[in-house]
Amino acid sequence: MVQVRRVQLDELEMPLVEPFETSFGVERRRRFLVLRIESEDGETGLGECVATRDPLYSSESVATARWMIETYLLPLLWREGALAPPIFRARAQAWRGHPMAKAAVEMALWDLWARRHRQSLAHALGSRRRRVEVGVSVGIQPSVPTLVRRVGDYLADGYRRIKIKVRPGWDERPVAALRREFPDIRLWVDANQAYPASAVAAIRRWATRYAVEQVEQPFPEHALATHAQLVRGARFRACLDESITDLATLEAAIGMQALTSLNVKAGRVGGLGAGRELGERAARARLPAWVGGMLETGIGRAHNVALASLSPFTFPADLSASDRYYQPDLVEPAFELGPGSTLSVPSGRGIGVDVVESIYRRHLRRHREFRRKTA
Ligand code: OSB
Ligand code: MG
Repeated sequence: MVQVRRVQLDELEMPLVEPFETSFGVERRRRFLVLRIESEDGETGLGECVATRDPLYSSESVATARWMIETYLLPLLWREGALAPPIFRARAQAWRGHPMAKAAVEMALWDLWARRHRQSLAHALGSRRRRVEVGVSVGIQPSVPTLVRRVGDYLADGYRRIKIKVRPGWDERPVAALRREFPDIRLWVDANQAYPASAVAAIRRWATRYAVEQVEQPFPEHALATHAQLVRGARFRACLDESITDLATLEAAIGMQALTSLNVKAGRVGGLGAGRELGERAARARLPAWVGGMLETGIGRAHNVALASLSPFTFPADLSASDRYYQPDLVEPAFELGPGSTLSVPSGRGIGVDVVESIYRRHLRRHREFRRKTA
């Protein structure tokens, strides 16, 4: 077993290329943690934590993730070394919750493990795909014409699948305008839990009328029965994101027929191993699965692209090119949109991209270093 020599837990803040507005608020600058684990044999693994400054998407925040990592997860590594990711996952399961904190450590361990075995992360996870199909997630805009222009720009860039954020008061009008302007696009909507149960019929009406292909998480996390109502007779996919936090919640949702597609985010479910398992479970239930995003930099994006390259993930991912989020990105090479609305899966060792130290330092807000105490 190889020991962990050193861990760096950094906090960065980066301005987004444009504000990202959802039903739970506007994000202009993203505050996040980056974890760097160094083994005794001199290899390093990187992980990005998707917990946000404020607990809006879920109960986790940068502060709770830092606390969880420092108090429980790093001591586990000092005790047991640079664990193989599935073993780390099993050990970390002893503590409830904190999936984003656990995922950041697990993902750094995957990068480290793959590098130590001289393979790409995608290969280590069991994938052979070279490219993954992606789309773009567009925040709530100041006006419908602005949205139509923004979507037109993304289509011109080459994105073939558009997801827009919706909420009560910003749904039927923008969706109708997009459908009128772009009759053939794959159009998805994501409400991040913004609707009450009384909205089932209205959502079904406009989603059907404007040929929305997928409606993501319209109702609160625990409202599985309401999602099941939406599924009944729907001609669009009813996708769950926030509701699915582990295998047990997915089993329950499948049992209740509360979903017809699944968004998988490693951070939400505690890591890449869990994300892969959820994708496989969805595939057995014949549910299309796809990889979601949380506005990651190139570090988290590289992990997500590797996950999205696995066979259960058949719908286009919410993983856009680097320049849709940050200019410049933290890594080299940056992710660029390729033919057929795809990103290529890095083939180098581990996550297959390198941090550009000068850019990293520019956005660094807090640096902490931990070393293994030797007896
Ligand atoms: O619900 O999918 C979501 C971003 C932050 C938090 C939640 C979500 C999102 C996105 C962005 O939709 C997807 C991306 O990273 O491009
Ligand atoms: Mg979502």
